[in-house]
This record gives sequence, structure tokens and C-alpha cells, in this order.
Amino acid sequence: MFLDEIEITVIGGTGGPGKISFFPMKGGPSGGNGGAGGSVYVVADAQMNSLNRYAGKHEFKAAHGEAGGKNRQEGARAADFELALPPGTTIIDLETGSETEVQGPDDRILVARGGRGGLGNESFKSATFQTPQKSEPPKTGQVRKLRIVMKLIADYGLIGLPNGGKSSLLNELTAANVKTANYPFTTLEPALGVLGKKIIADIPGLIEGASGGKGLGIKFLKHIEKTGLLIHCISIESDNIIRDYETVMNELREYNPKVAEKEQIILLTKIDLASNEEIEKKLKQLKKLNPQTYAVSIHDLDAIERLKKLLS
Ligand SMILES: Nc1nc2c(ncn2[C@@H]2O[C@H](COP(=O)(O)OP(=O)(O)OP(=O)(O)O)[C@@H](O)[C@H]2O)c(=O)[nH]1
Ligand SMILES: [Mg+2]
Repeated sequence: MFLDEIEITVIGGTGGPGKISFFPMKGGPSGGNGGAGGSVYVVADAQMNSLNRYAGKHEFKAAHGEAGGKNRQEGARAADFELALPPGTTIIDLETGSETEVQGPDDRILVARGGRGGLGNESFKSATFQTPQKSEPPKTGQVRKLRIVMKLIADYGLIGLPNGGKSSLLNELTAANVKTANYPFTTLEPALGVLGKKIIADIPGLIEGASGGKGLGIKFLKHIEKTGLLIHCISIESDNIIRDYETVMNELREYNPKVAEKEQIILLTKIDLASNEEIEKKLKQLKKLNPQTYAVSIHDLDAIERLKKLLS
């Protein structure tokens, strides 16, 4: 399971009620005000890279404020509730459509304000009203319905047709251990790996018509919106590498032209399966599309080392 979008309700805590009480001897009002309800804040947690921990959860509530006490004692203010989200997550208000993004570790975004506490009867005392029997009811907290959309933050995104060798490369370049197999759609959800200081995202394979929902569709492409460089993997096994390239580029364009315009390098993969002649011919074809084309094989450790250097 890989959860990257959820719809939730956030609810600020209700304030505590005001107290009605009187001083035993003097008889004057002594009821304190209720404490404020807690607010719901969104904070960034850089350790998170999915919303899986919120599976099945729909409501996030802050606690209620405490009631006011005797002797003008103010009720305690409730603790705020902090909802942790991966940096780069967009928060969309489902009623107004307004959007905000949680970015760095210092962000703390208010999403549902807690209600004020009610006033105790002490607050209603006046020259003409010495024994008020009333207190103010507390205010309820704000309620908002939000859509939360997470976008992975990676330096590089591995893209290409299914079976192109993307996950195998991720495993070679990083300590990731993603399942690889000789059939399409082995990878069903994005995976991350770390190479030095860089994060590489392996995006499930795209096929022609993905933008129309074919295969796994293009729902995972939001996870390369924020990557700096795309690594486009094309297997040497293909009998038409130009068509393979264009198929993927078309789906990127359909999704978002800006993603298609991102800087790319092309990797001609699995070259141990072909003759030198075939490698040269296919490299030449691809270099016409993008001079930044490299030939690799997971069985050629030198090539992998060169690639690591290039990406570091
Ligand atoms: N001979 C050889 N086989 C490779 C190489 N790279 C990957 N493979 C094989 O090709 C098959 C597909 O590799 P994957 O890494 O699963 O491909 P993928 O692009 O992640 O595929 P999807 O997850 O389906 O999109 C697996 O059987 C790998 O073992 C390579 O450099 N040489
Ligand atoms: Mg894969």
C-alpha cells in the first residue's frame, strides 16, 4: 500500500465552560473563565515519505479546554494537535479551494483554530449586577475538510516503460531493495533510494494510454513534479527505442507539459544483452534525441560506478 492522497476533517477543540461560583464570605462572583480549546496545526516531518500512517483515519481533533474554576481560576488551555506530513505536501481546503504547502521543518501551519473558553460569572460583575448567575458558553473549534496531496521530494526520478530496468538500477545505485522481475508492472508504487546526498525515486512504468488510465495510469507522476532531473530508462531489448522514448514523452506531456520539459538524461539499459554493434547503433539514435545518453548494464560495475559519479 502506498497512500499519497487523503481527505480528512480537522477539528479545533471546544473551549472550556465558564464557571458560576461565589466567594463563601463576601458572596461576590468568583467563577473563572474556561481555557481555550487546542488548535490543529500541520507540521513537516522529513522522515515521512507516504501518508500510510493515516490509512483509515478521517478525523483529527485537538483536545477541549478545561472548565473555569472557583476563586477566579482560569481553566487550562488544551494542547494543540500536530498533524505531521512529509515536506512538500499540499493542503487543499475542500470548501474554498484554497491551497497551502508545508515545506520546511520550521513550518507550523494552523488548519483549525480551537474555540475560546467561556467567561465565568466573575466576568459579568458590574456596579449594578453584583451576583451574576450567568456564565458564557464556550465556543466550538473550527471544522475544516481538507484534501492532503503528498508529492515525493527526490533529486532524480527514474521513468520509462515497464520492464526497462528502473528498479534494478535503483537497487544498484542505492541500498534500496525493490523487487525486480522480467515482466511489466513489477513495481506498483514509487520507491526511494539514497545515493550519497541525493534521493532517487523509482516511478512505476508508464505505457501508451497511461494518461487515459491504462496500466497503472499516471497517478504516480505527481511524484516527479518536484524532482530536478529525470532519468529515462530505455531497454536495449526494444526493437524500436525511438518509439519507446516518444511513448513515455507523450504520456508526460499529457500529464503536465512542464514535467515533459524537465531536464533528462537517457539510459540505454541492459546492454550486456546486445552486441557492441547494436549498442553503438542505438546509442547514436538516442543521442540525436538527447546528447546526454549513456549505456549501462547492472552487470557492468564500471558503468554503474560512472553513473554514480555522474549523479553524485
Ligand atoms: N541482463 C540484464 N537484465 C537486466 C538489467 N537490468 C534489469 N534487468 C532485468 O530486467 C527485468 C526488469 O527489470 P526491472 O528493474 O524490474 O524493470 P522496471 O523498469 O523496474 O520494471 P517495472 O517495475 O515493471 O516498471 C528484470 O528481470 C531484471 O533482472 C541489465 O542491466 N541486464
Ligand atoms: Mg520496477
